[in-house]
Amino acid sequence: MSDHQTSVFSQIARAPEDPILGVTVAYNKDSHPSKLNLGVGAYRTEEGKPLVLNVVRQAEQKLVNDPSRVKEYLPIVGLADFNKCSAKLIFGADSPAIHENRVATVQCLSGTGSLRVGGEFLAKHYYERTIYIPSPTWGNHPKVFTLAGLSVKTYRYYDPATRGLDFQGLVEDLGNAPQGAIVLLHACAHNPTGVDPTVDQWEQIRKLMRSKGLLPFFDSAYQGFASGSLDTDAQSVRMFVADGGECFAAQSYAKNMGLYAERVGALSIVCKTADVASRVESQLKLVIRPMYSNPPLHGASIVATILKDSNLYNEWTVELKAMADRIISMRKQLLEALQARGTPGDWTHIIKQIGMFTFTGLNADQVAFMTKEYHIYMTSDGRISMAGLSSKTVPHLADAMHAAVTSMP
Ligand code: PLA
Repeated sequence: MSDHQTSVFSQIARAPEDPILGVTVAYNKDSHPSKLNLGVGAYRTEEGKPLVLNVVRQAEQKLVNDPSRVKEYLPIVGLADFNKCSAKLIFGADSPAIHENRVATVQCLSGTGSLRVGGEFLAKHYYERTIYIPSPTWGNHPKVFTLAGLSVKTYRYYDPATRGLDFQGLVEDLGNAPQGAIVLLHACAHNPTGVDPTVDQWEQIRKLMRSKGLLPFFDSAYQGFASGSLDTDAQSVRMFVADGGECFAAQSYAKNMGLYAERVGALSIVCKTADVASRVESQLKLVIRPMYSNPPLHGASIVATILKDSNLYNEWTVELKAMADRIISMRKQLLEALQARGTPGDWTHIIKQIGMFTFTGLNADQVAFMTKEYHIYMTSDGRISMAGLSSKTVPHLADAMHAAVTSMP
C-alpha cells in the first residue's frame, strides 16, 4: 500500500545519458575556461559561436513582415510548398519521379522524425520487417527503427585497419540479406566514420540491391556538408531513383540550414506509380496523426521561403559552401598540428574523411583521458565534430591527442 510519501515510481532505475547529447550535458557542467565540446555535430564559427545563416535571418524577416500569415494548423502532411521543394532538393528539379507524381513527401520532425515515420510505415505495410544498418552508424538508428517495430540487423561498413570502407564485407552482408530487406544508407558524409562509397561503389551497391529486391532507405542529414555542393551530395540517392525503382529518403535541415532546434525535415517515398504514391501518402497520414497530429509551421516556412526564392537559394549555397570549406580547413590544420608534434601514427585519415566528423581511432580510455585532463568533450567512440573546432582550439586538441596517444598507446 502506498502512502503519500512513496512514489509509484520509487523503484524506477536511472537511465543513462544519451551517448551523444549526454556529452553536451557533461560539457555544460564543466566550468573550465578552455573546455571544448566536440561531441554533438553542431556547426560553430571561428569564434566558437553557433551560426544562424544570413539567409535564415532574411527569410524570418520576410515571414514576420507578412501580415497575411496565420497560425492555423498545417495539414497532417505539413506545408505543401515545403514538401515540393524538399523533394526537388534531394531528387533534383528535373527528376522524372517528381514529374510523374510518383513521390509521396511528408514534412516531419527533422531527420529523426522522418526516419521514425518511415520506420513505422514500413513496420505496418511492408512484408520484410528487417532493416540492415551499417556498422557502425549514428547511435540513434537502432533505437528509432526498433521502436518503430522493425527488426534491426547490421552490415559491415567500416574497416578499422584501413580506416576506410569495408566494401567486400558490405557486399557480402547485403548479398546474404533476405530478399526484400530494408537497407539504411547514409546519403553522404557517413556518421560517425566520414567514409563514403565512391560513385563506382555506389553503382555496384545499387545493382546488388536491385537484383535482390532490397529496399533502399536513405538518411540524408548532411546534404551539402560533404562536398559543399547540394547536387554532388545527393548523387547516391539520385542513382537509385534514376533506375525507376522504389526508395525512401529522410531529409534533415538541421545541419545544412543550421535549423537544429526548429526540427525541420521531410520523408519522401518514391513509388512506381502516381496511384501507389497517393495511397502511400494516405497511409502516412494515419501514422502521423496519432503520433503528433501535424508538424510545426515556422521552420518549414523558413525553408520554403529560401528554396522558392532564387536569390535566397543562391545565397544559401554560398553560405553552405563556406561552412563545408571551414570544416575542410579544420581537417588540414588538425593534421598539420599532429604532424608538427610528431604524434605517433598515421593521421592522414583526418583529411580523407568527409563531412562533419573525424573518426579518429582514439579509444574510450584515450577519450576519457582527454576529457579529464584537457576538458575536451567528444563521444567515447573517438568521433570528433570538426565543425566545433576553430583555428584557436586546434592546438589544444592536438596537445590532448598527442598526450593521449603517447601516454596510453
Ligand atoms: N541522421 C544522422 C546520420 C545524423 O547524424 C543525425 C544527427 C540525424 C539523422 C538526426 O538529425 P535531426 O533529427 O536533428 O535532423 N546527428 C547529430 C545529432 C548531429 C544527434 O545525435 O542528434 C550527431 O551529433 O550525431
